[in-house]
Amino acid sequence: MTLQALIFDVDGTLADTERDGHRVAFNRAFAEAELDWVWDVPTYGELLAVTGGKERIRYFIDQWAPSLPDVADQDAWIAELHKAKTRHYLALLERHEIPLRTGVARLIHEARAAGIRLAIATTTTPENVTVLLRSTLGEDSPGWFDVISAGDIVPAKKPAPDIFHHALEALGLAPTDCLALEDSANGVRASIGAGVPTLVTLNDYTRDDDVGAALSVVDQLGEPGQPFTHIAGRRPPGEFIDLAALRALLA
Ligand code: XBP
Ligand code: MG
Repeated sequence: MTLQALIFDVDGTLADTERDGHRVAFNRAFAEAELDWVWDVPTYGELLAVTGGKERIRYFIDQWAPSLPDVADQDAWIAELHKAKTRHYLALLERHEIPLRTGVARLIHEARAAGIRLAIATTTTPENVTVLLRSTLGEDSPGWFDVISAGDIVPAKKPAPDIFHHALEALGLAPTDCLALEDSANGVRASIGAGVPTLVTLNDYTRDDDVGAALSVVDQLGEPGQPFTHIAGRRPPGEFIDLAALRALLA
């Protein structure tokens, strides 16, 4: 199979958005709503088991039983709270507070130059993706991606494979023509569930995740002079992940 497209996850893969991005935005929205909820770093790590911001708030309410106002329609209330969280998150991105992970910009530029197509498959809100791309890769960068499959566009979020099916359908490609880049167990369950070979770049929140179904697991994409560490699965050649390394993994 020749590699025709790269399908990127966003949170944790393109950038370390969770601890200093989404988590902070959730806490700002809680404070603004005069809730006494605070998601500290370890608590947020546990809550990451549930993908999707609205779903994560719902899970927190159900499992942690925090104090909350007596509202007639709890789903609508959660949706409003999540809207505020998205506003805070976008403001944070617009201040360029979240950089891309090591090697991500290099690989995206190399893929574009080589005519490899690009796609996004993520659980997060679509606007969060376009604003992250614009703030890190430039104003026109969302247009570099043939499809940005994101958020509520499919009914079942990761670990369901649906968001990858959506991206594959838009690309018009078979799963084995593509390579997915993911960072977490939920991400790998989704990508492998859709049959897409997957490279995992772990991060602080996902280092103990079960990503054994992935083709290869490393700590980062790396850069010349800043080598990745191989963790599991196939060992990519070289010291940083480029298209040649990805093709070698798929061969
Ligand atoms: C990451 C997530 C998201 C974000 C929050 O998924 O689980 O829920 O934490 O995003 P992925 P929203 O790694 O697939 O991008 O609040 O916009 O839902
Ligand atoms: Mg992720």
